[in-house]
Amino acid sequence: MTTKENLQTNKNQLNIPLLTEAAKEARGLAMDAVAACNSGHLGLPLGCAEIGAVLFGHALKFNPEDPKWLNRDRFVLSAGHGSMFLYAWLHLSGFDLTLQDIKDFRKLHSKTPGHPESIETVGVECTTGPLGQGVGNAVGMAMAAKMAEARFNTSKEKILDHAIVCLCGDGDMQEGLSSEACALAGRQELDNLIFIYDSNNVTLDAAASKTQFENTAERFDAYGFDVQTIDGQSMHEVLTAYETARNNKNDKPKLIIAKTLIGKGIPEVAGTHKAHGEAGAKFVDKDRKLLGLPEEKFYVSKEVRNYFEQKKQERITAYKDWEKLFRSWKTNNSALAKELQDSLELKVPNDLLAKIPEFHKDTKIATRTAGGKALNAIAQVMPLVISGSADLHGSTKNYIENGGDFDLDCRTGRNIYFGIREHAMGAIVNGFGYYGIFRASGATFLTFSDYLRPAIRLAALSELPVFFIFTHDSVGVGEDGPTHQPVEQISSLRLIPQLDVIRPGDAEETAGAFVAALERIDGPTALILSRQDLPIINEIPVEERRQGVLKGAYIAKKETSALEIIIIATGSELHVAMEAAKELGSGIRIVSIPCTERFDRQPQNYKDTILPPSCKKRVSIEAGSTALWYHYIGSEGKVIGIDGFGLSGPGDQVLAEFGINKNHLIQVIKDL
Ligand SMILES: Cc1ncc(C[n+]2csc(CCOP(=O)(O)OP(=O)(O)O)c2C)c(N)n1
Ligand SMILES: [Mg+2]
Repeated sequence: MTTKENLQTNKNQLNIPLLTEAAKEARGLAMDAVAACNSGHLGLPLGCAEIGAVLFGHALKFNPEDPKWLNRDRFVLSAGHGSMFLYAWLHLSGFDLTLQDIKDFRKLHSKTPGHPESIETVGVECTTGPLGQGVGNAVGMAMAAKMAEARFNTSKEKILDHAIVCLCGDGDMQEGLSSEACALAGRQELDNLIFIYDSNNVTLDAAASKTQFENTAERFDAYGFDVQTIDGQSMHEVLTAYETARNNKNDKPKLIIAKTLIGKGIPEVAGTHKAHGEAGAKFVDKDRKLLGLPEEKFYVSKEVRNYFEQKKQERITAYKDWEKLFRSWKTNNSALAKELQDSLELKVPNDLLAKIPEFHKDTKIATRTAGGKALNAIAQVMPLVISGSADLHGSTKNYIENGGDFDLDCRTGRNIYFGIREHAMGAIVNGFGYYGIFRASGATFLTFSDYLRPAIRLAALSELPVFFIFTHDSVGVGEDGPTHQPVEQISSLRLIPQLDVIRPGDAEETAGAFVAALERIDGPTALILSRQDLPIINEIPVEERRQGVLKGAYIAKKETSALEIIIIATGSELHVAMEAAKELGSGIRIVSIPCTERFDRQPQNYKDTILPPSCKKRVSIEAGSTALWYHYIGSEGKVIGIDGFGLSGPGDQVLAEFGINKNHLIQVIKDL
């Protein structure tokens, strides 16, 4: 029997006539939505309609009534510009996305924004659009799934056995991020990961062949993928390839290269780069007739509705079977079940701060090292905290002792070796964030935070509960010189909305910073840590200082007479301020602001207690770009910082060269 006949006679056979109709109507929805707002991208939804029909109309496992079902297949549209593909199929599949939502495509405050946003639309797993990110997210989800399977499945009850399916395009494949992420996926043998590559040889400006020449099949074969090449317009071929990929547990991730015709259904532009965006919209009225669609816009036939309703019921039946299995797993594994439930709710122990032992008050310790100690203390009480590094565990100090390394023989390993792949690290950590359950982090030098900035930005936009550890935080790095000395990075991270940036001033503030990162479940945190040793500040009780970090700012040294001058300091400059204060008068207050974002969220009366508006004589000191500090300093104060590149030399000398030392601070204050 041929594969074709096989599929047709299978009990679970593809209903080709119906799915052909569904593909046609999905094309119609995309055409009408894009034409209505005269913006958006028609090429992918039209070219991939058959792929959508097979995945959403047949193959994927999910339950629209429990869209966050733990054991659902995750579908990631990495080519996020094709958002109408996702919206059309989510709508048809019965997710909470109405026809009106489709009609509101790209309108203000709609559930159907220009590119998919996970926090706006039920069923959208990842925020995508910046090409390559979804590929990295999918790799992260596949790793998370492997980890979750190893942790929670038992020999008797396999509660997790889903796939990660990612539809990506030429743009995703061209972005370096996909090379980084897929090389790691191959090395990690993520056989639960299926990429479907919409290979249409067209990008935005031109034919893809104008800019790409490589043999993608061979490239992925070299990464260790199983590669199939198919006609993406044939539902038989799509399903056969998908099932082969899904069922083949050969320790390889899968790539299905689906040859498609971009813009299929609008012959005036199909197959050309003009099909990519909305250029085909002006032909829609004529071409929807050619397709056999009725006059009625946003048309969905009764037959298609009924089919998807029936499919939904089948899916719910499968879901109920799983629920039975899950209930029995819960009964048999109550401790595991509690761990899973807590982690799904992102629960954090109430007294997490107290779990981190106090540091000896007379030690000098780099905040990166203190961070490692804080992380390890936290990891002991939060078993699902995961810590990775881009080949710098030895320097970033974020290795979880006795946590194991995530690898083929240790899927529960809590340390991830990303290799020198910062961008992929960012996107993979985000993939963990989207997956849920785990609290993942990635680490590198602060100066290389630029390499993963696009992923950090998306973590912030998508409110992911992840964190990033950036060590070697200023020109204090010293001899490695300006290439390795961050200057503008701290401020530029602070510019990302919804990202908390914490630069602790000593080991105790670092303890507070890590707790802040884990207690924050509605967005990411960047922890900025020093390479060089820093003294512990002993002015006020430890508990108050740690709590102060959670508030973003606190008084690290109170004036002992009438308040004259406020010194604001962060990170390694806090102790500089302390030393300066000893030589200045009693009217000096030192305010530590490890996190401006947290401080800005405090009630006005707290802010006024820390920085009384009446005290205009203020000086800030931070070994980095100055501009943002004027907000706290005002026009009458002075900002000490660095607005140029650093220098190679011993760290203390470089800092002194830029005026980041006690003497200069005292001078500035005296001048004030
Ligand atoms: C990082 C990034 N760079 C540029 C863009 C703008 N952009 C959106 S789609 C696209 C072309 C993508 O080509 P392809 O993936 O082949 O999509 P197709 O035209 O086949 O739909 C570009 C350049 C983007 N979204 N993200
Ligand atoms: Mg393309």
